[in-house]
Amino acid sequence: MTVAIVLGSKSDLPVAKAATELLKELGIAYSVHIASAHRTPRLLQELVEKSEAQVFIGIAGLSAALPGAIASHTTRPVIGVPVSGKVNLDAILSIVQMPPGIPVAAVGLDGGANAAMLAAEILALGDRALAGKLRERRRAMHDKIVADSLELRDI
Ligand code: RP5
Repeated sequence: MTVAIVLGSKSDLPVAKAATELLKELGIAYSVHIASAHRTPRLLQELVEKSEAQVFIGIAGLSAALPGAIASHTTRPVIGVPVSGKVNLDAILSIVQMPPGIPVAAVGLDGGANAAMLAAEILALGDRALAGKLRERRRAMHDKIVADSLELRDI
């Protein structure tokens, strides 16, 4: 599988769904796992070390150490998705504030789709067909904004 999506808990599944839907649409192979940085640290290490994924997406809330813990076991790119909760900044800061040398790319709260998009952009560096699909999606976004704006002309 090209992208490995790791959730800290089954409760993070709705955020993962947004990522899997987009990866499916783009024809990118992925696998989904649950492994927690705090509750199953050994399982997580094993998973990352055995995985042949080119990009990891780590999805977690609260003290969201998961993406950073994934990054500690690999030099492949890791994208972190903070999951919303009572506080929100807890997960965002846990993912963003990595120590020098072990970076994690972060998307916004519950940003499963953007994590998949960023993973696709990384993979598109070595995949012309995928790069073409991404350009096509950008064109469609552009055209929609132009059409929406035209609709407002006579408001
Ligand atoms: C994190 O704690 C998980 O990623 C989840 O977002 C949060 C709550 O986990 P559960 O108590 O729902 O299993 O580790």
